[in-house]
Amino acid sequence: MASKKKNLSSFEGASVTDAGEMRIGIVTAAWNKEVTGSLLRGAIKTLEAEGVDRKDILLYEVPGSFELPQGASFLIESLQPDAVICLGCVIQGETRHFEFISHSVADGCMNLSLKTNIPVIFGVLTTDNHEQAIQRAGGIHGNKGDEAAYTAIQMVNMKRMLKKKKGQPS
Ligand code: DLZ
Repeated sequence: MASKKKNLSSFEGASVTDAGEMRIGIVTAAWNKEVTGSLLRGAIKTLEAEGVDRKDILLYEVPGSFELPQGASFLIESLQPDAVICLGCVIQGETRHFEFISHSVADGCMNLSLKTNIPVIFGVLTTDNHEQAIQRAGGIHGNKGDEAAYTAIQMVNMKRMLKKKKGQPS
């Protein structure tokens, strides 16, 4: 199992070099707010700890996880951030909503990031139950919000690094 006993917040390989002067959007789903609120606090804390100015963290909320890709798209269109983090929590229920929502959000984030070339980070928990979600939103398995924040910074770093390299003699 992918993250059994793994604390998501101790994210190895996060060679964060410079998060100064980054503008990062965060779109958070209101569904399962107890969980998504913790993800959001984790993401903000990590971005600030890495040097992102509070005024450069652009916060928006959408009703549910299904709306995250469109919320991210609106944000990109209007504010052109360096990256957008999508935070949500989809919990398995008795209907097939879970599959439809999870796949749509994952595909939506990926498609948007490739279309715009702006990193759109998938910070969405997809769990069997509420307890599993709590464990991954500041519990024993860390906080996926932290992980999403590191991922955003890493991707912006990579883009900036390659942009600098472009045009330099090899
Ligand atoms: C409808 C619904 C259900 C059943 N479950 C969740 C969930 O676990 N997590 C979540 O973020 N949103 C859920 N939603 C709401 C949908 O994401 C969406 O907001 C509605 O279907 C309206 O498009």
